[in-house]
Amino acid sequence: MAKNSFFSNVPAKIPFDPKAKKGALAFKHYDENKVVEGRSMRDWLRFAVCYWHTFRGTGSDPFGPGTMQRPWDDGSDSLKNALNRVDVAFDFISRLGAPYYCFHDRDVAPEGANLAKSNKNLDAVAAKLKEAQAKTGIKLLWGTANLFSNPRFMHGAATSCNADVFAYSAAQVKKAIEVTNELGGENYVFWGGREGYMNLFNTDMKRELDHLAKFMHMAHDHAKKIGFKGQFLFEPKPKEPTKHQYDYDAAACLNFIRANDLEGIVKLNIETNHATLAGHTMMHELEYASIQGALGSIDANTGDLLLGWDTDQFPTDIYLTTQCMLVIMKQGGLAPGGVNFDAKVRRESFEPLDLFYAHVGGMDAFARGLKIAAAIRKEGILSDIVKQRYRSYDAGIGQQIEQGKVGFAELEKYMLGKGNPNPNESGRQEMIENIINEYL
Ligand code: XUL
Ligand code: CO
Repeated sequence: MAKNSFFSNVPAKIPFDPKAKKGALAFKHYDENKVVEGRSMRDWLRFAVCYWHTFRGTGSDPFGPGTMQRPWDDGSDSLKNALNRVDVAFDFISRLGAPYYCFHDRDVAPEGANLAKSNKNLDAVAAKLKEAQAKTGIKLLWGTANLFSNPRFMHGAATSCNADVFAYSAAQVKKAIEVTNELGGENYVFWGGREGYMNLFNTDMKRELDHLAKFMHMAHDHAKKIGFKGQFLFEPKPKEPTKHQYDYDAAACLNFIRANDLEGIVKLNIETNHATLAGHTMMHELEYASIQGALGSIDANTGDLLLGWDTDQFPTDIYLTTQCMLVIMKQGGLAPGGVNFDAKVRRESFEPLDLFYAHVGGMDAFARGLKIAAAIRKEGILSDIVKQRYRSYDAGIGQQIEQGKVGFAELEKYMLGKGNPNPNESGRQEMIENIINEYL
């Protein structure tokens, strides 16, 4: 691999070197073996490189075609090109030192003239992926099926009004789960790329949601049948490409999961800019999923508040990664999930070297978030503030409320006796934000 590498201008392994000069291709914070709260950084972060943006991204945007220079890619959708790309991808990931990767079926292998031919292409590439995994030790965090690019999915996949498209989607997901299983994938993701609607006048929402639930149970049955032990994950996103996606946010997904007996079967893969598009912060989505035992994995990126679409930029904001790591550490980590960079270099960063700068920056931003979150947790000032804030529930009437020992009548009696509640105390947001900044 290394002999004919397209990355010979990059070290065989990007070093951890806090003293390296500014802008060097080196980690200043991600020291994979460094132990933080009893676990290595590698195991806390479980970084994954995504195949689609990193190896298939062209740099096209709604106003112009691709700009990326990828000397290894002949620009065709041939199987030969796809097989060749596997070598380059694993060379890249090895040099980066990320332990995982993720893919859609159609990123790694070309779609054929019919389903059988597409499956055959996928098998050929999967065999090579398996070899590359064995050679490098890089593992599959999750696989997924692309049920949105081909025009057949114009009305959706599992929620399409066309039953044949439902059937095609089921067959495609069956194959994608089998390949994920064959490659030892630790999770399987469902992102409902076109599972939503453009116009409610032509949509039978109840029927579409029922079909989606049926689809998920079929997927679960098949996973059980073939012995796939990976975690199923929904990836919430409120819109884009459809104007309303059914998996709008963590709350909508959890409602669907509970309403359709999928609890314990499906958790969530939360993506930063999807949270933003839903009008939430990433921290909100993570916390909401986590408190319900449903935070499975994350797609790490960020949006650009001045652009309206999902720009999927690499995360560089330490405040954001600190917030993420506070929630992730509070729940004891993400495994079997991880931190997948569902992020792309921007159109103007068209050289292969930019792919390294982007990932190194994202990994370091998360490693720094991890260190800061660990420092915050170690001193316990924040958790003490929160605990103190709710202390009225630790004894007396509050404790009775939490323990379910009182109802409206008892509470009325209590308050009639007391006359007025105890005075409120300041929320001290500004002081707390100052404290957080002291750790950055
Ligand atoms: C799209 C998106 C997808 C999923 C996988 O916004 O995030 O790439 O992560 O289908
Ligand atoms: Co994503």
